[in-house]
Amino acid sequence: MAVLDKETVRQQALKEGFSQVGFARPELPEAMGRLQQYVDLERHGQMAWMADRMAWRGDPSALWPEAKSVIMLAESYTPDDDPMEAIKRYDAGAISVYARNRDYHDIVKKRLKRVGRWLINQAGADTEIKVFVDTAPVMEKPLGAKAGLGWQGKHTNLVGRELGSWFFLGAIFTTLDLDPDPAEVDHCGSCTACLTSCPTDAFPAPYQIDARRCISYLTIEHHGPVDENLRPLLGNRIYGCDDCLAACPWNKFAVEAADIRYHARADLVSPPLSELVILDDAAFRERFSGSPIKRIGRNRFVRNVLYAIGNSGDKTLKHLVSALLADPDETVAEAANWAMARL
Ligand code: B12
Ligand code: SF4
Ligand code: SF4
Repeated sequence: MAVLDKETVRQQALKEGFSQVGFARPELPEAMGRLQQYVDLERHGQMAWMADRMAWRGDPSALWPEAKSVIMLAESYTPDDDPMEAIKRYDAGAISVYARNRDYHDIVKKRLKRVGRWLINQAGADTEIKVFVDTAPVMEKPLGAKAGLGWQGKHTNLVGRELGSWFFLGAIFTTLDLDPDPAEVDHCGSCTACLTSCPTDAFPAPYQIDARRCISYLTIEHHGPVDENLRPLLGNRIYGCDDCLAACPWNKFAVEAADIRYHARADLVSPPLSELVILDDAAFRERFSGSPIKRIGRNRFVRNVLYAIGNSGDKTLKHLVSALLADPDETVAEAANWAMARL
């Protein structure tokens, strides 16, 4: 059996394609209080799942008491172009960089499982692992910071000195005892670029976000009509938002994602609103097969496209909007009426 130290694990994970690897104990003494404050202030909006299983989310040692170490993995999705170009178009939608091709959940999970299987082969069948990416009650950002992958920037996401802001996080919890890495320290200094870049003023304070105002939340997580006061601020952003990430000066050290499955699909860089607003359920599912966008469904997506049309000032789109004024989905119909009134 091979000698298994953390450097061997790190090299293997890098070989599998992860961009950076760090190790931590499954302990987050500060996170629970901050999570509690976030939920008490209702900053999670309709994401009720954030308030469920708080005991696990806020304390990884409660989630799986047998785990001795957490291997945190960063996966770069750095774009090769300026993502802010897309928000300058009035006739086309802006889709967040992370959603311009394949769904990262699938890619990262498969990579995590490959590293996990290798780990068990090397360390012996007694070793247990659990892999997580995004959807489990695990606070991945504070764990990533503790494992030295980066620090939680003022926009609340993890920033790395080499990776900038464009990377996903994955976690492997294991019963193996692996030496923790030193936590990364904050390198934001006096910078406030992300805070001032936010179109909806979603940061009540540095390092804190009110998801209810965040365009990523409003376009992806929020169901039903969006607050009318916020709709004009969405501009042409129809799925997610990158403004605060793109503003970060640490991105200048980041290199384009190695995995081509994150490179933008040409038809998702600036898709014409006229093409998107006419999608029915089947056409929506076909167009977004394999993409994270598929998760929000046709109705929420078309709602977002109608808000973008309402903000576009493009009267040539009126005839397409009028076809949706009595859409069977109430939220779509209401968005169409709003867009029509704006045009
Ligand atoms: C819920 C969620 C959202 C929500 C809420 C965001 C949020 N910040 O909470 C919404 C839908 C808005 C969202 C948006 C996005 N998300 Co998101 N999201 C999550 C999720 C599922 C949970 C995050 C969470 O626990 N929030 C609860 C709050 C309380 O925790 P927190 O954000 O860590 O808050 C901390 C700070 O407030 C901090 N704090 C408070 N005061 C102070 C003071 C100081 C000095 C410091 C240092 C810290 C501090 O303490 C809290 C606890 O650590 C994670 C995946 C996961 N399981 O972790 C992905 C995740 C955070 N999202 C991710 C991404 C990529 C995005 C988007 C960029 C997508 C997009 N382009 O549209 C945006 C970015 C918006 C933003 N600025 O955060 C990535 C981030 C990767 C990274 N490099 O950090 C994650 C980790 C998913 C993944 N597996 O890769 N997301
Ligand atoms: S993702 Fe966009 S809306 Fe959300 S906090 Fe960042 S800049 Fe603001
Ligand atoms: S933009 Fe500035 S303040 Fe925001 S995360 Fe990057 S370095 Fe920190």
